[in-house]
Amino acid sequence: MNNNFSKELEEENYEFYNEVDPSKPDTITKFVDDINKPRVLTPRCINSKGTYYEVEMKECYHKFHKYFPKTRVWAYEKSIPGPTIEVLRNEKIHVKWINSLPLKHFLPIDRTLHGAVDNPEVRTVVHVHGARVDSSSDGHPDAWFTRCNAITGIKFEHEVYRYTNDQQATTLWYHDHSIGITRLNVYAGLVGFYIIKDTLERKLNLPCGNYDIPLMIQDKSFNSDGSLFYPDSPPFPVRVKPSVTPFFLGNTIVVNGKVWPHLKVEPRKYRFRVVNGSNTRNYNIALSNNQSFFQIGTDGGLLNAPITLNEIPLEPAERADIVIDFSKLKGESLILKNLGDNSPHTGVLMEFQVVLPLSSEDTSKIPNILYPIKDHLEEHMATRIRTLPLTATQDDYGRPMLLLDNKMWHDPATEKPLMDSIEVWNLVNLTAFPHPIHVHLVQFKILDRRLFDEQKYLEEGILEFIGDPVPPREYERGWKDTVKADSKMVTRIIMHFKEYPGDYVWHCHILEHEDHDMMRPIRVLKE
Ligand SMILES: [Cu+2]
Repeated sequence: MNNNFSKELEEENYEFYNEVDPSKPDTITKFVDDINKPRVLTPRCINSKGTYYEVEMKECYHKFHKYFPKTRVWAYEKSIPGPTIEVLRNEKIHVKWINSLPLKHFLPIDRTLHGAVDNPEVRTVVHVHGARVDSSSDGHPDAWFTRCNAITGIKFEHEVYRYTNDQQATTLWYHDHSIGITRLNVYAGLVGFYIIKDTLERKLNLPCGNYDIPLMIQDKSFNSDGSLFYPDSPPFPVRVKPSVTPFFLGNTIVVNGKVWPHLKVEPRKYRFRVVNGSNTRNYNIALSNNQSFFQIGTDGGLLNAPITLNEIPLEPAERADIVIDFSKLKGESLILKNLGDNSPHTGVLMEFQVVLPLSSEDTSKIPNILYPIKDHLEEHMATRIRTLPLTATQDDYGRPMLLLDNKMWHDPATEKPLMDSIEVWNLVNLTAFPHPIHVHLVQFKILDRRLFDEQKYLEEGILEFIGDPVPPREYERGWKDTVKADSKMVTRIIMHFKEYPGDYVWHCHILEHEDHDMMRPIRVLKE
């Protein structure tokens, strides 16, 4: 063994054995790892049919922190996050998603959940979150497949997915969506970025290349030996073991696969595409020096005009495209914080160190107009208005269970919009918590949030609003595919189901809820 290498290893082990216990956040040194910008996936070939990629899911060992031993994970192309799929608007691509995972899961499987009773233990299916896509390539939870496609779910149609990318430039993300085990597969590491670019955006001269960095924020907990910790039961007694838990909150923050990393930056503008890829945890991101930043985009693409903000809340699966200007901070360090969380651990996400010399003059811009086309979807008349309650009940084992429209996953589809129709959904949240509601296939607009007469709704089934509508918050006035449905409010969204018929889903993006029946089918009808 090379001397320098063995010395390095000794030093590393010394620090690990003597100081750092991955299960105890107090002992974990922050900001020691450089953040990793995931590599862009290289196509296998490009021909007249489009661009062809292959992505393999494998078990591997990943270093979450310099002083942790390596951790067993499941990853796309052995990388956490997986390689970034970068496409141009309207570019047709094909992706063969390959399951090469073991046949046994390494996280606790709850066999009582939908899809987990009789199906093989390890199954995968990939959903590109926010994509407008044919239903057979959407990653339906029942379109799962096992290793080498030996066994497949009832909705499985083909192993190569086709994406047409006919939507605005934006930051999407791909992740596992298998029925009943999405929370475990995503937590095990099956996440990656999917970025759509276009010429309109390129002309804006926003920060690009090395100055355009996607950030996947997740929370995780580790055992002392560095393995991933995920609870096998909820924090109250239950008859089932292992059992799903109503929420999961990790005690460390992982950004792009590193625990509390740092990013060395130049004194100039950077674009960050922030994705909340956590199972349950929400964040309210802000900078430690209280400096404001610019939001340029939401889930579905660029805003019409940039907005200046000091903080942005993000529920699971929500995204924010932001620009931070470090030009006046040469030599300084600042922390990306999670406001509203006073913990010295989960209140801290990562550190920016403004220590790199400016490599060339920063000529990038944040133009006053980002996206000139206004769609006015909010002003359209809806073909159909649906009132859909979010409710809490108990399952057959006495565990709390959250439902959409008081129906379970296996109940027949009731949301059956017609193709080329505009629908308004009234999400009536009767539970005590907010839920991030995600609708597949469409990008929607938030109309407003309204208080309502709860008693009248519960007793007579009549939805009567009280008081004035609250307009969407400043940071959520663009295209959205995930919306925070506030507790005891009606959140109203409007969407246009365009050209794709077929079976999709809508669900809560708290993955512990989604896996436990807070998910429903959507069937888009041809006529
Ligand atoms: Cu939920």
